[in-house]
Amino acid sequence: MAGNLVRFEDFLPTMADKLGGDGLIEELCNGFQLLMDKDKGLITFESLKRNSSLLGLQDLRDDELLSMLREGDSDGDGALNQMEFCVLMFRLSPELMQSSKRWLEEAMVNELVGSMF
Ligand SMILES: [Ca+2]
Repeated sequence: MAGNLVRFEDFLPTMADKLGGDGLIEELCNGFQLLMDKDKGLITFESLKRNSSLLGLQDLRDDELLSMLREGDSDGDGALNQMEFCVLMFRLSPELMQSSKRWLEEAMVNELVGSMF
């Protein structure tokens, strides 16, 4: 069992249905705002731990939080930026990934990347 991470797999496809692609991206990025370290603009282990209860993740152990961070940290700086966080959320939900590849690609390129640069 993947423990509490199962929550994401149950949660995201429902959200995608309700919100549509753009709305889901927005929700995910709102999640990023909630979890990030406001000074750094990144999700660090400390900020994730401090804010995990906001997303119902307060039961995750430290090593589970850390492995989430490591899994999403594609540039290896030890923290999650907005892009890494959104990609991680989708990777935790394979079902959603499959059903929404097309809009995901469009939304990622147009909105996420566009808003970052
Ligand atoms: Ca990173």
